[in-house]
Amino acid sequence: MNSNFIHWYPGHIAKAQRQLKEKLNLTDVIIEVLDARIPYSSWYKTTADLCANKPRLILLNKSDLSDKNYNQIWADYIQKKTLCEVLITSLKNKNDINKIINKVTALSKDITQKRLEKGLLPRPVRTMVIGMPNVGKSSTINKLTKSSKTKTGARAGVTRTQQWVRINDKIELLDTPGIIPTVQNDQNQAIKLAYVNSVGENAYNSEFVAENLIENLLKNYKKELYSYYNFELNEEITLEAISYKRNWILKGNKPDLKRTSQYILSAFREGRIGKFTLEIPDDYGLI
Ligand SMILES: Nc1nc2c(ncn2[C@@H]2O[C@H](COP(=O)(O)OP(=O)(O)OP(=O)(O)O)[C@@H](O)[C@H]2O)c(=O)[nH]1
Ligand SMILES: [Mg+2]
Repeated sequence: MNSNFIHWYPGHIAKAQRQLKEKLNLTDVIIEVLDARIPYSSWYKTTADLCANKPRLILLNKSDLSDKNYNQIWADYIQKKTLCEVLITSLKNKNDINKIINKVTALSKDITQKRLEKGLLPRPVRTMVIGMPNVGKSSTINKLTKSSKTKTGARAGVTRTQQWVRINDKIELLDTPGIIPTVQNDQNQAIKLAYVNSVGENAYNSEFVAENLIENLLKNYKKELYSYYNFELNEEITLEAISYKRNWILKGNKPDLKRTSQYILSAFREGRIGKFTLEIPDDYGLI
């Protein structure tokens, strides 16, 4: 791919959005997962409209890979902005699943109360997990369902492949996630979604994205980047320089930029270079 743009596929997006809306109609409470490394770019600002203002629990997930100095700042900001409960989570941390269950159980009390006030019979609240690709939706579902006791059968109105799983006597969870298509008209946000693997690889040029990631890390995380790639501070760190340093070279002593880009992106995605948060509310004039 020659262009340095992230390409979206409108047909797929429209279909995904329609399917998401159908599923959302079946639920009472929504668990929305964001990536704590890029909370702004992985946050679908119009979820409230999409969810018809149903109660939402927002997870700032993968917090084991983000900069701990910013997790709480983001959690406070998102809470203030959306008036939703926000939890900082890492699915590596077992306790976080209990925290999620407790929060949804608390939300279920309010819903049950409202149902009673309307004269409706109480029933477990129905919840589903939504978010952009690769933020940890399936992992959240797997952890939640593992902690559950009973699997309930497929219900009318839900396709056969979808099941409600009983988490406890107050909560049922839809066992398939709602994928919010990664569509960002803002290329700065789109490229961050590419950093974290939330955009399909066919949609971008990995050299462009890796170069952009290096530039981004140089702003706040220069020390970590230099140290990981063993550069002296007086050396310039570029994609090409990293290729030579790591000996990722092609015939004729040319740098293998494609391979280097892929290695840089996977080192970043796995948190090997360090724990980074690539945007703060201040950047957007949000505070
Ligand atoms: N380090 C870390 N990795 C996580 C966490 N949660 C999920 N992952 C990893 O992130 C990757 C994506 O997780 P999934 O649960 O498949 O994400 P998803 O949102 O279902 O992705 P799609 O189905 O593509 O939309 C997997 O490799 C998970 O192991 C987390 O809290 N910390
Ligand atoms: Mg998934």
